[in-house]
Amino acid sequence: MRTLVIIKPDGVRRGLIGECIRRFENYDIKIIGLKMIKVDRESAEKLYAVHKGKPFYDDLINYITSSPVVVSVLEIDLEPENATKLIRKIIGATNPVDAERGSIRGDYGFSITQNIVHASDSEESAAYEIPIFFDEREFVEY
Ligand code: 3AN
Repeated sequence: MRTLVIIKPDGVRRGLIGECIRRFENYDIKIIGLKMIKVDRESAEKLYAVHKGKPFYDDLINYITSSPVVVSVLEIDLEPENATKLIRKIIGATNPVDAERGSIRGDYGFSITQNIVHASDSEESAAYEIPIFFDEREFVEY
């Protein structure tokens, strides 16, 4: 399964790009797309469309567009359900106070809005999110 992972503005600013990538590379996860970008408003609104109308929506959009992020597409050689579980385990629960030690958010997170990484939470959301940032021709197969 392919999934989108974003190292968010706080992850980049705090120098955690390498640390985050290391944690995915520790597993049998292949990076097939990787780039640093500044997210524009339109892409941010697409990415967070499911949260439109929620009280934290504006903060989310303002934050993800505030400074550069690293977007990546990871290929995981597992059934979608297990692949999603593995990714969630590596990144940890949305709220850092609930995230287990050993997960990215459990070790480094201290805010629910600024929680270092984003990852697609299902096969369907990955299929929706990946084309917001990547064209099929950008992927490398190896
Ligand atoms: P995750 O990033 O763990 O998949 P989602 O997709 O439910 O979590 O939420 C997307 C983002 O919205 C989260 N990363 C977090 O920054 C923000 N968020 C979610 N729930 C809340 C909340 N209750 N208060 C503030 N921000 C939230």
